[in-house]
Amino acid sequence: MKVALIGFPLSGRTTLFEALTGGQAHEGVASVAIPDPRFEALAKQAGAKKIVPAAFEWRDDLPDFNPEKPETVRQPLSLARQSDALVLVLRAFDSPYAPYHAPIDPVRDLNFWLDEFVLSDLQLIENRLERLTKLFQSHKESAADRAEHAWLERMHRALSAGESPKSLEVSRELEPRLRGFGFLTRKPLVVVANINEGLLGREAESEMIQRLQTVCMERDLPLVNLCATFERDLRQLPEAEQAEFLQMMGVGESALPRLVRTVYEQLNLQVFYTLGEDSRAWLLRRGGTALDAAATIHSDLARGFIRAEVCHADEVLAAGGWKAAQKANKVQLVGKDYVMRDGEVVYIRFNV
Ligand SMILES: Nc1nc2c(ncn2[C@@H]2O[C@H](COP(=O)(O)OP(=O)(O)OP(=O)(O)O)[C@@H](O)[C@H]2O)c(=O)[nH]1
Ligand SMILES: [Mg+2]
Repeated sequence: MKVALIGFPLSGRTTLFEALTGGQAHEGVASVAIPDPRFEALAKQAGAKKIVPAAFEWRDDLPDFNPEKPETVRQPLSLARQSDALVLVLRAFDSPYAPYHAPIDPVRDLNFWLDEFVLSDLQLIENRLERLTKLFQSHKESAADRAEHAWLERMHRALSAGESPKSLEVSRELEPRLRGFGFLTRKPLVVVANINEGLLGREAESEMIQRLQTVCMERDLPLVNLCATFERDLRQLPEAEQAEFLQMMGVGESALPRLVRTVYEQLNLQVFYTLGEDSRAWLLRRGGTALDAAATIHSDLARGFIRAEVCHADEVLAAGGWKAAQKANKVQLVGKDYVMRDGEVVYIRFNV
């Protein structure tokens, strides 16, 4: 899962990226495991030699954009389409060392980006509709083209009316066709207010943050307040000293776990596990089927899918391992349409 950091220059994206990735930046792209103690216990129980946790790929590689030349926003926007989720970093800190392009106003900045998302998606839709219309004129269209056209018109109407298109449903048949657009207005989005260190734990006292909170609530956007430089400095300390640092600064906890959790929730994810010498945790959309799980592991497993054996991780742990869970009749044999539950261990039976 790719999560891109987006925002104005000098909003603190790279600082936040360093905090999230512990500075292991490779041209602004780094994979970071999602903490999962249950998986660690499972893998240990299974005697795994290779343990691969589920991870987010954090990206701070969107091209620069110059606020004085509004047209330069197109490039970062078009690249942002390729990520699965966006974290929009809004500058709310004041610093003479990093002069901003305008007075600090995170609500203004938020609206700027949300408007750009809408304009950019509208443009994309209009181009596609034009092409489809030409196709219709030559009577060469398929039923799928018609369905796509109808859906895009609905999305266009929603956006033009200022409504969020996130609730527009997409059929399973249409989904692969629409995926490629990477609509920004439908992408999971988490807003980050990068605040002054001094405001940590006292956000309620800031009228500016209150206003931002209200706007985010109205738009149904999750907001995480944090101080990027504080998080980066905290992360650089040995673990033993982190608690002391937090206490000294009068801050309860790091905001990063909450940020990661919020992104995870917005992506509507669940996890499943495959165990063995090579044990892995995998991410799957909620509502995903056994066949979707197989496809996540490898397309061959989906192609040759016969059946899947599933058992919840807690039951595998309690039974003392997969074999023991089988003996205790805790393992279920399911077909391809089985809807996966969060935290299941899976064995795919397949034949290619
Ligand atoms: N005081 C303070 N300074 C910050 C904070 N976050 C970032 N900065 C400073 O602001 C400047 C810009 O931060 P970056 O993380 O480089 O911001 P960016 O969005 O990646 O900026 P560009 O990629 O250069 O456009 C740096 O000097 C940071 O040290 C913060 O929370 N508090
Ligand atoms: Mg940067």
